[in-house]
Order: sequence, then C-alpha cells, then structure tokens
Amino acid sequence: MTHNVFAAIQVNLQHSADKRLLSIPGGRNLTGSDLDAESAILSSALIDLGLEPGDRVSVQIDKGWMNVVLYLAVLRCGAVYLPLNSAYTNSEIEYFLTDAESRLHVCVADRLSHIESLKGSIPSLQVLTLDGETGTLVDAFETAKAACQSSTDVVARASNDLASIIYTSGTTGKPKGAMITHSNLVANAGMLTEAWGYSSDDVLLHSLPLFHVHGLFVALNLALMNGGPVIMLPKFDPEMVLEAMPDATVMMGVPTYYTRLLADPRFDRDVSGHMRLFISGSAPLLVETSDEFFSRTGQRILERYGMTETGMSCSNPLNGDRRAGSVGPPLPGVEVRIIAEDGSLLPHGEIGSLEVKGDHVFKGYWKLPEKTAAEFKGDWFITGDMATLSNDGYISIVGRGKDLIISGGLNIYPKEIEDVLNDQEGVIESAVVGVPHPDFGEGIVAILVGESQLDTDALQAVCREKLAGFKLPRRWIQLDALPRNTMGKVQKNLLRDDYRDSFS
Ligand code: MCA
Ligand code: AMP
Repeated sequence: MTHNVFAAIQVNLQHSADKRLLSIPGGRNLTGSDLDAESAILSSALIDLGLEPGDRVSVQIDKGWMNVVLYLAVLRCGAVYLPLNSAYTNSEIEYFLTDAESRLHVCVADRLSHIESLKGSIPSLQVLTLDGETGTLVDAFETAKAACQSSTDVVARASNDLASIIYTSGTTGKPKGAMITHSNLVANAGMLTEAWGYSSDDVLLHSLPLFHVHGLFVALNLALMNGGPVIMLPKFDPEMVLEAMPDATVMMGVPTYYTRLLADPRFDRDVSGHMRLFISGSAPLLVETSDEFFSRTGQRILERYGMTETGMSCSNPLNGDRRAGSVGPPLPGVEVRIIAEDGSLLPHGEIGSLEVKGDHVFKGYWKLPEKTAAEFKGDWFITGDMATLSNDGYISIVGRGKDLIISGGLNIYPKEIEDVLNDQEGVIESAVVGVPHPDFGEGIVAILVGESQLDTDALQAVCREKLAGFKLPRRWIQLDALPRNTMGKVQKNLLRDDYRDSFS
C-alpha cells in the first residue's frame, strides 16, 4: 500500500471523472479525469528528465491550472514539492535552491538567466519555464503526450516520506525548510473534512496564492481530497471574488481579504447568500471585522489557526459557538497544551506558550537536526505563539513569543530586514517593528540610528533589491539611540507604542 498523498487525491479525481473540478473563470475547465490524465503525462515527463523519488522540485511561477497539474505530477512521481513566493527576489531564491539542493526548478522565463547562473553551485539543477500555458515545461508535457508516455502508476511512498518542503523564516539565522510528509497532508485534510463538514458538494472559491500552506494544503488539498470543485482566481481581487461568489459555497482567506470585501458596498447578503462557510486564518481576525462581517452578511466567519510546520491545529466549530477573538478548540486528533516559562503546565485562562501534538505535525527542519530538536519536546511542537485555553476548550492566540510581523497574512521576521539595514554604510543599528495597519493588519516601520542624517530613499532601494516587496518598511524613523532595557536588549514594545499610529 502506498501512502503517497496523491493516491488519496486520485481516488476522488476518478470518482469525479466527468465532473468539472477546476475552473478558471475566462479560462480552462478541467474534470477529474483531465487532472488525473494530465498529471500522469507530466509525471512521466518529469521521470524522463531523470527525477527520482525524494528529489526536490522548486517552483516559482504564477498561479494557474498548469500550476495545479504540476503540483499533482510532482507528488505523483514521488518528488518533493517546494513552492516559492513569486515576490521573492533573485538573491532570496538563490538561498532556497542551494539549501534544498533543488533537482528541478520551474520558473517564469524572466528569471531563467539568473537560475541558469546557479548551475555552477548546484550541479544537478535542471530548469524549466512556465508562463501561463507556454514554456519548456509545457514542451516537455507535449513531448511526453505525443509519445503516449503516461504511466498511470503513482510512485509508492512511505507515510514518513517527504511530500513537500516549505521555507519559513525564523527569529535567528536563515529561513528553515519545513519537511512535510505525505501522512501529514492526509491527516490534516482528514481533520478539516470532519471539522468543516467538507464534501464533494462544496464549491471552493480559491483566491489565495498556491505557494503557502494556506492556499495549497488547506484550500486546494481539502477540495481535491473530497472531489469538490474549485473556482480558481489568479489572485485575491474583490471584483473577481464578488463575481464568482454566487457560484461558490466555501471561501478561505486571510483577514485582509475580509476587510477588503467589507470595504466594497456591493458585498452584502445577496452576493454571499449561496455561501455556507467563510474561513479566516494566517493572522488574527479582529473582533470588529468579525462583527461587521456578521452584521453585513448574517454569517460568522470561522477562524482557525495553524502554521507551516503543523498545518491546521485549531478551528472554531462548524456547528456551535464560533467565538470572535478565539481560534476554537483543537481539531480532531490534535492535542494542545499551554506551558509556563518554567516548563510547567498552566491552568485554564493563563497565558503561556502553545504546544501542539498530532499526526499533522511536520517531520523537522531540512538539514537542521539541532533546530528541530530545539523546537520539539518529545512529540510536542513548540509553536512560538502565546495563548490561553478556556474552561470549555477554546484556544485564543494572545501574542507571539517570536519576534514576528504578519502583514496581509505573510510572515516577516524583523531580523531579516535589520540585517540588510545594519549592513549599509552610515547605519549604526536598526529595529524593525510591526504596528497596526488598516489593510494589512500590521505594517512595517524601520527605526534607525545613523552616523549622520540617513538617506532613507537609498535604504529603501537596497531593501527592494534584496527583499521581497512585502518585506519593505513603509515608514522610516531616525533616532539618536534605540531604547534598551537594563540588560541592553532593544525594547521593541516601546517602539511599537511610540509609532503605533504610523499608518492610521
Ligand atoms: C503585497 N504587498 C504587500 C503584501 N502583499 N505588502 C505588505 N503585506 C502584504 N501581504 C505589496 C507589494 O510588495 C506591492 O508593493 C503592493 O503591495 C502591491 O502588490 P500586489 O501583489 O498587487 O498586492 P495585493 O494583490 O494587494 O496583495 C495583498 C494580499 C496578498 C492580497 C493581501 O498579500 C495575499 O494574498 N496574501 C495572502 C498570503 C497568504 O496566503 N498567507 C498564508 C501564509 P510595491 O508596489 O511597493 O512593491 S501563512 C500559512 O500558510 C499558515 C499555515 C496559515 O495559518 O495559514
Ligand atoms: P507561518 O509560519 O507562515 O505558517 O505562520 C504561522 C503563524 O501565523 C502562527 O505561528 C501564528 O503566529 C500566525 N497565525 C496563523 N493563524 C492565526 C490566527 N488565526 N490568529 C492569530 N495568528 C495566526
């Protein structure tokens, strides 16, 4: 028996052979049998290129149906899918490909020459391009199709074998590759199916990117594992979302999606009337947003909580009390506990470090056994989030033990930006903080100490060259010194208080 997660998806593709499972408005519609057949062809093409089970396939492309076929083909041939945010700059990409020892990289044609230049340091690297429906990946697909190379086999994988590596940043050092196994994905989709009553009758409105756990494993996997149709938009755009909504039943998004929908007066009970479930996660959903959404639509957004390393761990109930400000009880099969600084278990209501345990928890960080060991206590994974557990079993995330900014659902570790700034001439030191932002939840402020008056335009330009656009500070402050406590540690809480109105 194989534990390849693709096998679990394939059963549903075959049950829904003639059903339209993936629709791109204004573009292609693919049935279950299309997805099965085309992933078989592309999987043969990948094997033909020399790809072996366990090889890493890194992918930085635009969202589209071919992205879905590629994802399925990579799983099918037993390789490891490594999605990358299309906003990452060339220097960010270089680190991921080198660290992961990528065997195949799929990118847009514009990035090709840079990736080709990495072949000297990553000898086994091959590169294919994909721009919408054209590129050398499509050529490889067509060649395999013409040669009738479409092995229907799904390459056998053990439950603990890797299905994916997704990089996540950290408070110290370089981003770490979270190793996600086939059984992690099957387990998490099973939990969510049960918790959210997901079925083949559901139609998912998919506007999230396909390069994070949220859009790929929570949204897409859940729908495909249930044989449920997906309406896939290229990105979150309120106009397109409002148009597709009357045909959908479930939507998943980060809080920014919901605040942007609420900002549109056309979003009302009529447009949302066909929907059975709106789900929010990746960042805290403000109680005001939840309440405003409820009064506008008559529906309470269901908030859930998870991480790249764990997939989803907690969710408000489908039936029962969906509590604004809480992420609900643990999902079926998940255990949670709240731990004090001294390692003891805390009673209900007290704030402590949230730890989780279950079949959804990842295998560890790629090539980093010490970091992995440091973040586990036996089978318990230390999330780095601060939380409380109520008497009736609801978790509330009340803060972060880690120095992290979440902007529009994207995680940003200040250290990465501070490292770039501190390297610049004239900068003595810097502190980067997140403060309330009406659209993104949190916005980035850089506070600098310089030898003389600093040229913030020049600093902005350097950041833009080295860091993805969503990591750029949008407000710049220069001080004579950073506030420090008696231990010499920068007091970021004071800076956050001082500049909290920067975006209001
Ligand atoms: C884009 N920009 C941003 C962000 N996104 N700035 C701050 N925060 C952001 N999130 C900047 C760009 O650099 C650019 O600036 C300008 O905004 C316009 O870019 P564009 O791409 O057009 O922006 P947008 O379409 O308005 O995108 C905003 C968005 C998007 C819709 C909120 O970021 C998004 O879809 N976020 C969801 C991310 C997600 O899937 N998160 C899940 C990960 P400039 O012009 O100056 O360059 S967390 C996860 O998976 C865990 C497991 C979980 O719990 O879910
Ligand atoms: P990532 O590392 O990108 O997977 O992001 C995971 C982090 O996002 C978690 O550790 C939390 O800090 C945060 N997060 C995810 N969902 C929620 C939520 N519903 N409420 C508050 N924070 C969340």
